[in-house]
Amino acid sequence: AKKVLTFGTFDVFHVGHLRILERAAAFGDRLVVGVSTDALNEAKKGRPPVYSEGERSEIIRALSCVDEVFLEESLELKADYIQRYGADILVMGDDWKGKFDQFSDLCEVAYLPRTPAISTTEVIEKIRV
Ligand code: C2G
Repeated sequence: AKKVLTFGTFDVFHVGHLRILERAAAFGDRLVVGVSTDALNEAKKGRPPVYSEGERSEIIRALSCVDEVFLEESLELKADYIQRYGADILVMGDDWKGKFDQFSDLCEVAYLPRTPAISTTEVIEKIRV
């Protein structure tokens, strides 16, 4: 069975998140998702996520296209995770294009186009006003 691996924060879950997970799942037979911890998110974006890592993983785990979820503790552990979960292919949104090419000796690497005009930040802005 071909195993697909992808990563993300998936905060304030929206249709852009759903679509990339469904498209990632279509690359293989099993989809494993690394959900960024609250600590990693805060370090990366300077603000804590709206939903906690427990809530975000619970949502991702409930999706029919997702088979397995774990917490991504560090951006530096990609090679580890690829090996630990036996990934055949790493799929990421094209905002990460080129950033993970160094792992192509461990597994296939693919970047998918993002869904235009939707983001967690935009949703937060819309609700704020
Ligand atoms: N995404 C998308 N379309 C959007 C918004 C997001 O396809 N309109 C995709 C992103 O490209 C990414 C995934 O949804 O592949 C998750 O997005 P984020 O939650 O923003 O993930 P990010 O914070 O980039 O975390 O190790 C990598 C990081 O954990 C990725």
